Formats: sequence, structure tokens, C-alpha cells
Amino acid sequence: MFADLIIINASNIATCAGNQQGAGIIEQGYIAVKDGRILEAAAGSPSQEMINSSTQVIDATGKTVTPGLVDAHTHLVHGGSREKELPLKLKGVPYLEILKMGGGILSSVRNTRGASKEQLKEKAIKSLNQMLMHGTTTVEAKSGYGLDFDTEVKCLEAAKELNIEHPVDIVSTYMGAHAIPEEFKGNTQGYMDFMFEKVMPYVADNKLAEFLDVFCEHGVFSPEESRVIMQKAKQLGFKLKIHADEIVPLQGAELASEMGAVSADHLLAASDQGIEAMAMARVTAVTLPGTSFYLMLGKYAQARKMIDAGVRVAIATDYNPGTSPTESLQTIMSFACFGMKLTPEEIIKGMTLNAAYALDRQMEVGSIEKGKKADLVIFDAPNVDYIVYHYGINHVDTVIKNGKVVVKNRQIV
Ligand code: IZC
Ligand code: ZN
Repeated sequence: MFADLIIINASNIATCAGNQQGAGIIEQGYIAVKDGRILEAAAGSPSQEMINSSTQVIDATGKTVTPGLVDAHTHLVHGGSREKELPLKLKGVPYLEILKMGGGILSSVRNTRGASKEQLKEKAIKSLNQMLMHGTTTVEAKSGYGLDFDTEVKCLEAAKELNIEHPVDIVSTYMGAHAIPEEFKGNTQGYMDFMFEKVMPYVADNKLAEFLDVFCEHGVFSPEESRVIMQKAKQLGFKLKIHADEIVPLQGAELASEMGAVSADHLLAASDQGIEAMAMARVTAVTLPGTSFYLMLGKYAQARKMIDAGVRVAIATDYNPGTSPTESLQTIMSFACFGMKLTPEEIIKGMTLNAAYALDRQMEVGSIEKGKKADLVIFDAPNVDYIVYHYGINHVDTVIKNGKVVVKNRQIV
């Protein structure tokens, strides 16, 4: 059978296949693609029967191929930005204090409510283009900057439309439980009832989100409130995620395990028992080291301890206007390496197959294996180590989405 597209002479192919820790490196190999799927990846050269006059051949001499990167935690759709809070941050005003004063998330809520769906989409497209140019082909996108019915639905509809209109695949998460909106200040129960009665059934019925996420944090949703929200979500058929132990240790990792969440995210302050529980319950840890850096927390999630305990560890950008305004997973690689002390192979695995697990997409994307989507990145780097080592620049040369070249010579085509 001839292929539609073949990458030849790749210096390194990080297949990321299998459950072992490494990135499954093939040296000097090729990848064949047919009908948008991976046909074969192996060392050496493809047989001549695979190539006919219509096969697109890409020479990757001196370059490294990985699966399309999967960004398993972003707050993609939002209005405005928060650079004006920088001086406060630098004066040492804590993140949760800025939120209490009506800034932070609540400032983004005001900007998101004030934007039209078209304006939100226009801004999100800019981010999706950046993501794609930096090698991301699948992204999770949370709502949570509307909080009221109309704006949450507006944001989720924007993400749903962008999933169709833009090459990057979008997995949607409803995150009404991101903050208590000003109209429900001091009445968390009232806001929860509103979500349960008005928003969550509508989002579920209209298939606007596959996951539900909750910000379980001091001064936001308590573990008890988070449990109730997650129970309701489960009844409605949502898969679960949780912002757990981001700043204050609240046994969020334990709660994620108890509720059978697909992922628990952040986990800076996760307890040893929480890490054990996540390993037992097969909850994927989504670590967000860019956020540790940006909040100047002086500490990172204990990714090494998690890996040793048998937890699957993913790494994501947490792209959002407050605590991690970057679309680049390559930027996050630096923090994963020098902050969490993960190896380049662990980092690539954490941004591909392990991230796919965090989105329940492990059968479709995240590794270079026969039958999976042909989402591939060609880095202008001789090996995986080099991508992480040479930091602060974009190494992406070519991106292939569903078997089609969508980025060439670093430009969107
Ligand atoms: O806008 O501050 N942690 N949510 C929970 C965020 C960070 C995003 C934000
Ligand atoms: Zn987040």
C-alpha cells in the first residue's frame, strides 16, 4: 500500500508509545501516513512500494519527530488580559488576595462578559495559531470566565465552533466552578444551586463540554463543596477534572481519587497520601510548572515523587490571562526540566501520551503508532534532549495535523 505522506531520514523519532517511562526513541527512521492516520513508523528507510508519484515525501535529516503535542490544561477562551496586576504581584500581594479584592479571575470575568462571541473567537484563534506554530495539535479548553448562564454558554459555543473551524482539536471543559461571581458574593450555595439547576443540565444536554472542572481552593470552593459539584457532574455524565492543591493543601488529590476523576491538576501542595491515592485510582496528574514560576511560589509539584509512586504525569501550559499567559509548551518544558527536574524524555511523554490520558484521548492521539491520528511535529533539533536544552526559542519546523501539513518552515500554511 502506498502512503499519502512519508517523513524520511529522521534523526530521532520519539514515538512515545507504551507505558514505559521513556519516549520510545527510534533512531534514523521514517513515518508513513495514510488517510490521516499513522501507517508505520520504523528505523531505516521505507520500502519502494510505499511511495508513488502522489506521495508527499518530507526529508527530516538532522531533525526530531514527535507526536503532535497535547496541551491538557488551558483556559483558552477569555476576554482581556491582566498585565495591569503585575505591579501588585511584584509588591507581593498574593494571588488569592487579588481575587478577594475583585481582581484576578473576576477581572477576566468582567472582560469576558463584555466581549461578543466573535471577539472571543478572534482572540482565541490568535492563541490557537500560536499553539499550532509551537507544536500543539490538541488542546483542552475550559470555560469559567463567564460564570453566568449566557457567558458560559457563549464561551463553550465559541470553543465548539473553533474545534470545527481551526486545525487544532479542542476538548471542552465546563468550569463554572472557577470562582464565585460578584452577584453571588457570600452565597456560594446559591451559586452552586444555580449551576446545578440552570447551567450544568443545559451544557450536558447540548454536548457543550465533555469534562467538568472545579477550583478546589481556600476561599473558592471547599473540598466539601467541590465533592458535591463533582457528584452532580457525574450524574449528568461529565468526566471529571479538578484544580487540586494548587496553593493551599486541601487534600484535593485524595478527593480526585475518591471521585474517580480523569485528572487532578496543579498538585503543588499534594500530600504523600494524595499521591498514593492517585496512583491507586489511576488519576493522571497534570502538572503546570509555568504557573509555579509565574506565581513566584518558589516550589513545584513533586513530579519525580509522583512518577516513582506510579502516577502518570502530564505537563500542560495552564494558558490563562492571570497565572500563565503563554501558549508555548516549549516554554513550559524549561520549567518542567529545571523546576521539576524531569528528563527531556519524561517531558515529551508528559506532553503527548500522558497528556492524551488526561483528556481520555489515549486511543486517538499522543503517540506515533499504527492507526493513531497522524498528528506529528518535526523539530529542527537532532534529538529530544536538544529541544529542552536550547531554551527560549521555537524549534518547530513542520506540523502535520490529520496527515496534512499545517505548519511549514515555521509558518502556518
Ligand atoms: O485566571 O487566574 N488558577 N484559575 C485557577 C486560574 C489560575 C486562572 C486565572
Ligand atoms: Zn487552570
